[in-house]
Amino acid sequence: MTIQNPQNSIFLIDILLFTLFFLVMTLLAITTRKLYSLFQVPQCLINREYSQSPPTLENPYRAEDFLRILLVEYLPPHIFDIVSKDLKRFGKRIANEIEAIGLQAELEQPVLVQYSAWGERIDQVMTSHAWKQLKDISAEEGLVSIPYERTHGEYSRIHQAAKLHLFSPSSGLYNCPLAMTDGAAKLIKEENITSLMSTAFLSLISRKPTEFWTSGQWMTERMGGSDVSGGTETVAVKQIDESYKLYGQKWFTSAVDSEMAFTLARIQQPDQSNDKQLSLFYLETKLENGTYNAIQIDKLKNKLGTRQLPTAELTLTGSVAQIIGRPKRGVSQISHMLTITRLHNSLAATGAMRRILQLACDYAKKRQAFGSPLFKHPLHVRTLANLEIRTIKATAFALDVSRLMGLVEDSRSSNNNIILLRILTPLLKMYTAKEAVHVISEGLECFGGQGYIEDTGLPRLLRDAQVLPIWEGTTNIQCLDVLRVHASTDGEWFSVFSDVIKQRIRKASSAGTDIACIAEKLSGDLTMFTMLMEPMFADSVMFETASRDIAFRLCNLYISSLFLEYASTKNARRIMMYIADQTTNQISTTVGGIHEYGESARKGNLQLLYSKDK
Ligand code: UCC
Repeated sequence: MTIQNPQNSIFLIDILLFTLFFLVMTLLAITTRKLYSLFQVPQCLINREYSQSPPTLENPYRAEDFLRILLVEYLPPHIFDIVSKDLKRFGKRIANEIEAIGLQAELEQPVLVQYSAWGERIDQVMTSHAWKQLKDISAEEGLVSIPYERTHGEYSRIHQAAKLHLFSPSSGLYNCPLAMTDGAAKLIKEENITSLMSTAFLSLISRKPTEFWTSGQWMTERMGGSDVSGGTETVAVKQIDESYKLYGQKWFTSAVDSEMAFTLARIQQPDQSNDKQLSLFYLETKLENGTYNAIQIDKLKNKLGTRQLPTAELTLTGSVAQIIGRPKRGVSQISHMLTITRLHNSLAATGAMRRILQLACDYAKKRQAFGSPLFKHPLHVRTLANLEIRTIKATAFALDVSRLMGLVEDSRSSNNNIILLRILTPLLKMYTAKEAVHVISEGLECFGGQGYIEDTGLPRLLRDAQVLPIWEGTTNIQCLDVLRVHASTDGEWFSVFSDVIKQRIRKASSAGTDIACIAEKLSGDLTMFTMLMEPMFADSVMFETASRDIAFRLCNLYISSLFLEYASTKNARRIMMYIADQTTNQISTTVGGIHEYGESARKGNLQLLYSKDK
């Protein structure tokens, strides 16, 4: 058939073209969709509903079995009942109220306003409402007053220590002013400063928020961080009325919003020379009219952590101050404060270790990985268990030193207890601070990437822990303090220390075969350590070089004996024996001999670090 009508053929071509166009478009659509779908994540793989259950903070006292076990160990039953009731209530308050306030304090950090809008120098440190609330809570809870009220006699320090341990990680760093406040109250009491007993002292230990004062401890200067005696430049000029005016710069004044402070200065003599030794001074930060006591706040420190805490550099431009006790005895006098703040430092450490662990254990129940919750994975559980043991050991050590402090504060205490407390305080501070940094760092790792995320509130724990080995004297300063104790007691500290361990070994030797076996091992370790110490006692440079190893070894010996003692009691728990055994097994290798600390080893250290000729 031929096509006669050209109109018809055009129509046919149209239809063919249209069909072709339709087919091409359909093919294109199908191909594009296929291609598109290749890059598209299938809907079924995205679970937009999923969010990870976060770790939750429950009543920290109820959650910490071991603290209760220790308190049963240390407190007579009727005191345990009262203290435990208070801690249960306080723990609930921490979880329900204080934790949120502490976090708020971190979010609203202090600000220094140096000038008013009209150019007047005002140096106002603006702190948050949360920070002020934490001050009120501290007063109400008796966090400073408990050991001075002495309701439970020699056990009052343990009561306070348990509260501080629970409070610290939620305290928004208010534990720092509390440490210094307790230290100041202790100083006033121990030095029997009658002029302050009926004034400042009562404010420092008040439970009434409107009357409660905190205290600063202004020791550090630009040249005197660790070497306070060598680097203090502040000068005290005597006035006609027997008061002094202080001139100088203080470089690290934590809690600069405190009402008072103890500080050190060199008295200027009539011939304009300054004393070689330091004297101790008391000053109030504000005058009666509410203005500063000739104090200029130069700067708030920009710190790695502890940012809630206003730490300042300040200049004293003739601040009115009162001398405390005899001149030139300042360092020795302020050591009362140091002893207390070092104890607080260790409770901040144990509290933070416990906090990260509680959260990590809770998280391990909520977080699924590789098909089951983390707590079903044996390696993860072993990691947590190791952290638990380290935390238990540090907490036991801190509570034991708190017990000793309470005992020494009791007038019936023996001289041996005083010596023991003197040597254990720097050891405890050093040990717990180092352990805290390690445990908290590991603890963060238990949360994976979330442990590194600021919104979780977890990284703060690590940042704040890093200050603990530095504040109140670095690790090496604590180690050198062992040498100071050695010199000041003519070596007697070592027999006091060894006798305590031997007593515990004796007690354990008759308490059952397994325990006797650990006791024997510990006895062997003590004998070996005593032999290693002999050349140190004869060579002070070698003693200094070895002092860090010695200090850690002393801690391990002491902690081991402590758990041996717990394990020797009638109804001892298995965990006590396990830790006694584990610690005793760990202690044999930490102190070396002449090859490690002698002259050629010291030369070798210098060469390694500073010589091109390795
Ligand atoms: O960091 C600071 C801010 C405060 C924050 C507080 C919050 C903490 C809580 C945190 C919770 C979160 S304030 C500054 C921190 N700086 C230090 O800690 C200083 C580090 N340096 C030292 O520790 C040094 O060892 C000194 C300054 C204490 C001692 O130096 P010296 O002058 O070389 O010491 P001497 O000459 O050996 O001792 C002088 C006297 C002696 O007594 P006498 O004269 O009777 O023979 C020593 O026995 O002081 C006595 N003494 C002590 N007594 C020295 N240290 C002690 C001590 N620890 N206990 C008893």
